[in-house]
Amino acid sequence: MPQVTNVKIDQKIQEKNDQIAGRIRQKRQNFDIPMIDIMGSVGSGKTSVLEYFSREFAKNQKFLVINGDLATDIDAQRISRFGSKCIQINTGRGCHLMAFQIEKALDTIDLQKYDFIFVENVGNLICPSSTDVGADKKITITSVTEGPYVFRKHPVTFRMSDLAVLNKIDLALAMDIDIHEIIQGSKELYPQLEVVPTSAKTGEGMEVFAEKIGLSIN
Ligand SMILES: Nc1nc2c(ncn2[C@@H]2O[C@H](COP(=O)(O)OP(=O)(O)O)[C@@H](O)[C@H]2O)c(=O)[nH]1
Ligand SMILES: [Mg+2]
Repeated sequence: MPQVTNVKIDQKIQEKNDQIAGRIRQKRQNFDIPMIDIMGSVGSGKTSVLEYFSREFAKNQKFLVINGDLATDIDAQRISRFGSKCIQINTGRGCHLMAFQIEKALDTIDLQKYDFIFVENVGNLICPSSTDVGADKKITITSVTEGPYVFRKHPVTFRMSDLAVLNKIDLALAMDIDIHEIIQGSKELYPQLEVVPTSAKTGEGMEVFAEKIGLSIN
């Protein structure tokens, strides 16, 4: 019996979340503003990528970043140094952001002022993939320092991703990682999934990544 109740509660939470995600999409459509949900492990480079975008590509466009983190505002502080508007959401024990949190954040903002919204989801390679936060696309940033098996070990996340980024390629040699082998392995598992190799440190691949998500390079 208790299990049955739990399933119903989960379903209700999911349904409610999806309703709110729909409202977020509607609201964004009215302002014609795209939104990307960035997922990935702690330390894969999500914040670094957003720092890079804010530094290099924000001359003629303004970014709004919603940062999910268990307890700190470190990421929002890091990115806002480069001029992007950041809203930090602390989830406590929550391992991913939910649509109601994004909706609340957006309610505090004049969306007309922005050209692009990024969600940096809570650092976690499992939980965020199954929750719709009202974005156009879900993107997973992984990195060579996570080793060669990430694509094989996280089928749900990569199936739910519209694009994957393999970051920190500047460290491939030191990590004894063959980037082409990893990308080939991913192609065999997820033929539809494109993997963009990047380094948020050297800038390699960052323009390609930006173009894939519809960011204008200026
Ligand atoms: N060498 C190298 N280090 C990186 C790269 N991207 C991020 N880092 C470093 O990796 C660490 C974690 O990055 P961060 O952006 O905070 O990861 P997040 O937890 O996914 O937001 C930081 O020390 C970054 O400087 C990269 O492409 N190359
Ligand atoms: Mg971060």
